[in-house]
Order: sequence, then C-alpha cells, then structure tokens
Amino acid sequence: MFKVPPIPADRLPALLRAMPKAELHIHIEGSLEPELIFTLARRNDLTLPYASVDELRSAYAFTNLQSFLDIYYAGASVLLHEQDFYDMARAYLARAAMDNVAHTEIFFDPQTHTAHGVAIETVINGLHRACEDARAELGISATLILCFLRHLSEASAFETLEQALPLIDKIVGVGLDSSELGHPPEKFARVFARCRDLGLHLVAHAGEEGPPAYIWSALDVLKVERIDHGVQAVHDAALMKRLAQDRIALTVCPLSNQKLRVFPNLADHNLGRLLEAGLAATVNSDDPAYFGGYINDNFTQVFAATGLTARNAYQLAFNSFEASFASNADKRVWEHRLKETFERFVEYD
Ligand code: ES4
Ligand code: ZN
Repeated sequence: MFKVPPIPADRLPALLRAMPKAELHIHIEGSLEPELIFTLARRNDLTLPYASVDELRSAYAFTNLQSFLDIYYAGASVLLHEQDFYDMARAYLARAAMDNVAHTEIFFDPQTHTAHGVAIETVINGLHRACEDARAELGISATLILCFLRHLSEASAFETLEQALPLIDKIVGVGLDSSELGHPPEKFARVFARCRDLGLHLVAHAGEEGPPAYIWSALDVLKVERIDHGVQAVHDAALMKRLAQDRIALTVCPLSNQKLRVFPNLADHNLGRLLEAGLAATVNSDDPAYFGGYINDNFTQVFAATGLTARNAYQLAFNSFEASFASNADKRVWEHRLKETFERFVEYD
C-alpha cells in the first residue's frame, strides 16, 4: 500500500473532508431532513403530528435502535409519488458530492412504502432516476441496494423480491435492516439464497446491537459480502480473525452508534481497534438527517474523539473503494485520486 506521508494534525480535518471516499451504508429514508418532510407533507396534503420543523427535530431523542426506528418510519410516510423519492435521493446525492463522496451504494426499504399502498416501481424508478441524473450532473456514482425489513416475515421479504423482479436491473444488491434483536439472519436464509442465484450482491446489518453470533450467521448462512455495523465483533476473537482473513468489510457508522448508545461516548468507539486488528472498516453516515451529520461529520468527529491518524484516514477511504461493488477500473481511478489528495496535503505543509 501507498506509504502515507506525515501530515500535520491541524490539517487532518481538512484532509478528511477533501479525500475522495465511498459511502456504503446510507439509508435513503434516513437522509430525509425535517424541512423536506414538511415540504413533502404539504405537497401531498398530509398533516403531520408536529406543528413545525423545530418541533419535529426536537422529537429526535433516541435511546436505542427501536426508539429511532419508530420515528424514522413515521418520517418516511410522506413519500408517495415517484418525484418524492427522486427529490429525497437527489438532495442526499448533492450533499454527498459536497463531502467528496465519489461513489455510494444507497439502501432503501421498499416494505415501508408498499405497506401504505405505494407501488415498488414508484420507489425504485424515482430513486434510480436520481442516481442517473446525479452521475451526469454531479459526477457522483450511485447504485441501489434493496433492504428487507427483518422485523417482518420471510414471506413478506419473498413477496417484495417478487415485486422487484421486473426492476432488478436497477439494483446491485440486497441487504437486511431494521430491528436486529430477536430477528437473526437465519430467518432470511432462503430469501438470500434466491437473491444469490439472481446474481445480486449481498450485505446485512449484524452486530449493531445484536451478538457476534448474528455476524457469524450473516457470513455463513446468508453468505453476505459485507457486514453493516459489525462493531460487536470485538467480543469474539475467532470472528475478528475470520473478518480480517477474508477481508470482509464492516460499514461502521460512528455518529449512529453514539446517538443509539451502542457506545457510551464517541471517545469509546472501537473503530481504531477494528483497524488495528486488520479489519476492512469503513466510515459511513447511516441516517444522516437523524444522527447529526453526513459522512464528513462522521469522519471528523470520530477522528477528533478517538485520536485516529492520517494513515487511518487513508486506510478507511481505501477500504471504502475496495469494499464497494463498483468495477475494478472505477476503483483504480478513485484510489489514484485518493493518493493524489494525500500528496497534495504534504506539499502545502
Ligand atoms: C437503521 Cl441504524 C439502523 N439499524 C438498523 N436498521 C436501520 N434502518 C435505518 N437505520
Ligand atoms: Zn443502517
């Protein structure tokens, strides 16, 4: 790997912002800012149980994953038309481009929308058009990952997959999200096997609040290529070895973990420990509108709180490209730009 040159500590935040990166763990419904929730509610003649944007934002006081999910699903209920999905994704992509995100693989939760009568093609077509336009107009590469809600049944996941089949060329993979505890990966073994046969990439949330056993079964039963979160892996030495040896990426989300109290403080986050153990960790925003920051905020805050270095920064950005489902040609271009950015920061020392 490229030998990372010494970079003065006071230039590290600027470097974190400037470096090209991939975002691999972003729930598009979690990018809906309160302002856009109100705009869409007005446009769709819906009344929200909050009088103002400020009142809605002040309801964002979570203490764990479930307390967050309850309000996150309520926020997503203002999305009804293809243009709503387009506008949401477009706003995220414009914001991500500002953070020098070169590539993103966006999660979406179709069951949240189909549950209240929105057709899956409305969801996928709106999101996909936003990705296409962003590539042309913002120079950002964006693809879609369909997530199954694990608190719902296997049958519901199969039904969702069936509905998505005519649009399968518009997604690159599938994931598994929502309430983790009590909903182990095994519940979706058959759905993931079918997705694998369809040639889709596979990821799953595991080890956010759930135990290392859920990470093992995501790997060995679902056969996923990346683990979303995965921070609980540190409690299982054999699992740490497996993740390092197989270069299984973890899409870590520091501000999410702080807000949902996975760690008592950001300073207690184990990102540095994961990197030290040789794991392919990455930094991501999860649900930026709810957790107090986009990807660069996640980088700058976790670096400031835990004392990570320029070398760690390079590794995290490099890991994000390597762990992506983009082509090798695209990866080489982004990795070259990454190296150039680091070299630029030494020269101006
Ligand atoms: C999520 Cl932080 C988190 N965990 C699990 N599922 C999710 N869906 C949206 N954000
Ligand atoms: Zn997530």
